[in-house]
Order: sequence, then C-alpha cells, then structure tokens
Amino acid sequence: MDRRRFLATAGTAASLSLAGCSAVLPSSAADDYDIGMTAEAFRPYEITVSVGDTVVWENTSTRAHSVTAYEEQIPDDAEYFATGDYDSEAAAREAWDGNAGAITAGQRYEHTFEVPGDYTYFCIPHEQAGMVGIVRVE
Ligand SMILES: [Cu+2]
Repeated sequence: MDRRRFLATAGTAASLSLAGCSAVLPSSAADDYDIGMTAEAFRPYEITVSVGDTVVWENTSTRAHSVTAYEEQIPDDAEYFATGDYDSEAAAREAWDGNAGAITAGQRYEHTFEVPGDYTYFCIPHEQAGMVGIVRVE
C-alpha cells in the first residue's frame, strides 16, 4: 500500500520522483488512481486495502457513472459513501433521477475507509449491466 500512502501524503505534487518504483510510466498513463471506470465496469472489480487507506476512482470512459455503496452491504458501523456525498442509497438513487451525483469523463472520486470489512458498491445507471465492485478493508 506504499503507493496509496504516497498519494495521500503527496497530494498533487505529481512532479515528485517516484523513488523505488519499478516501472517508469509515461505521464499520460500515470497509475495514480486505484479503480478505473470503463464503459460498464469497475476495473479492478475487487481490491483489498488497509484501514485508513483512501481509494481513488477515476472515470476512464466517456460515459457518466456513479460510485454508490449498497447500504446493506457495508459494515454496520461504516460511514455510507456515494458520489455526490449522499448519506443513503435511497438519496443517491433519487438524486440520480434528477441528474445529480454523476462523475463524468476524467473526473475522480475518493473515499477513505476507516472500518474493516467488505464494501459492495455499484454504478446507478449501469447496475443492470453488472457494474459493481468490492472494496475489502483489512
Ligand atoms: Cu456506470
């Protein structure tokens, strides 16, 4: 999780050299997000992080997506999360009907996970297409 920690502390200082990185990335392809959002999928589908880690999603497609937690599929004492910062799944779904809560091409969303457990989330407009993902927090 070194990269994530680096991102958390370095913020936007992207010009810092990534000492210790084994790969040299072209700047346009810098791997500085954790989960990409393709036309109808989160890639990767599942990731495992540590308590306190911040996960960054980036919309790598040209379509609008959401990152919306299933309220019944996150740990009981965890904070609810969704793009648009809604405090419930119902609120997020309702807002989407009003065209709110989307992240568009190239935009990012991030959430810090403070409670261990499994978090299943989905994309509201592509839920039926199977656009779901899991964050496992250890
Ligand atoms: Cu989507």
